[in-house]
Amino acid sequence: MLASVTCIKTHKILSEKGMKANKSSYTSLFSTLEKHGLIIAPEYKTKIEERLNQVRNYEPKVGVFGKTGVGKSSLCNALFGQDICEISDIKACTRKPQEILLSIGGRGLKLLDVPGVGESSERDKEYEELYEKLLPELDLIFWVFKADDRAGSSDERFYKRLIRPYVDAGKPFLAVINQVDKIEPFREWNEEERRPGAKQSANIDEKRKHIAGFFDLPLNKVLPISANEKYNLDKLVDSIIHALPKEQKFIMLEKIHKAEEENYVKLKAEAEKAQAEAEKAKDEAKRAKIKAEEEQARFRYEKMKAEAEKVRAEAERAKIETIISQFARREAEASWLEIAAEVVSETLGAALETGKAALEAGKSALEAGFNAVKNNKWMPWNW
Ligand SMILES: Nc1nc2c(ncn2[C@@H]2O[C@H](COP(=O)(O)OP(=O)(O)OP(=O)(O)O)[C@@H](O)[C@H]2O)c(=O)[nH]1
Ligand SMILES: [Mg+2]
Repeated sequence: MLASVTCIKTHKILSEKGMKANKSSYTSLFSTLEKHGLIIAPEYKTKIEERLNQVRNYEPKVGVFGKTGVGKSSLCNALFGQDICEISDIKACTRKPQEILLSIGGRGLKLLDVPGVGESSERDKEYEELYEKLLPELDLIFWVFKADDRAGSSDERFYKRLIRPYVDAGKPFLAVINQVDKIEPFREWNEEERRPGAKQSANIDEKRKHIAGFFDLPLNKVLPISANEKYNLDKLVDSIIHALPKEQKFIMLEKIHKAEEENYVKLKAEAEKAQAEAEKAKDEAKRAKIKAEEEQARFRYEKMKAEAEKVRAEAERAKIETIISQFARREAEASWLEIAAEVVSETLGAALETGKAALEAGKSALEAGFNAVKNNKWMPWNW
């Protein structure tokens, strides 16, 4: 809705530069008029130029008045979408008028946030003088009320004495009921959708009627809002546009239209860029996913490969161990056989020797026997 915010100190509407830049464009207007027989004196030309520049560069000014603490500064901040005016929960806050430029397409509307009345009679006197100075140069006057405030004597006094004469003379005026989120039953306020509940709405309507009657205003000149909840701010802007005098209204509408167009083009370009970036991010995510899957697969493969290597190495080692143990067994068997063979051979050798000795003994015995037999005188052959 509303664009950037600029805090300005000066009350001057036209810059030197602006006046000079526009001056030349009126020369053709004057020569056209002269062609039609309308000769304009130089001093009038200057006045006309100045007036035309005023219309061209005109930034309507809205004064925001009301009692202290009703939320004037909060309202200005909410309209501009930034906290540039100081606000306070406790004490009267704004001490000097502050002019803020709402920039729409580079130009715009000025809001004048002023100190609120009703703090003390001394201050009221001081502010009354200030209001008197400010009121003539305003294009639109806001008088802000607090929704849950009943007392209205200082509102009435200031309105009747200072503002009413301007309203009666045709100066656009809007009564703004702020802080409607606090209207009873305040628990009904829909925080999510930032709007009042059914009973609250009925009470807001009642309050609206009451204010309209109190100030003798038509109902459409009393607008309920909530600065903190940003409720009805669009309606407020709309009311500003429609309350401005015809000339300024036209300029404002033109600016808003242009700003909306510019905003649309900007938003469209941003949306397209965001979409392209989203597509790119999607592609990248897809690629990253594939890469991650590939890496995961590679990792799994490497792990399996390492495990296979390990199993193979273990098998190899087991094989070697088996061979070694078989070999050891065989070696053990071989040495056992060797020992056995030795034992056998030793035993057999001894047996052989015994046998041999026995054989020799037998042989000797046999020979002796034979000789005995042979030499026996009793034997016939020895007879
Ligand atoms: N609940 C609620 N509180 C609000 C709203 N607007 C303003 N306030 C509170 O009202 C208090 C006064 O707000 P200001 O913006 O400082 O009032 P002000 O009218 O500028 O006061 P002065 O500068 O002293 O004249 C702050 O605590 C705000 O937060 C609103 O819409 N709802
Ligand atoms: Mg203030």
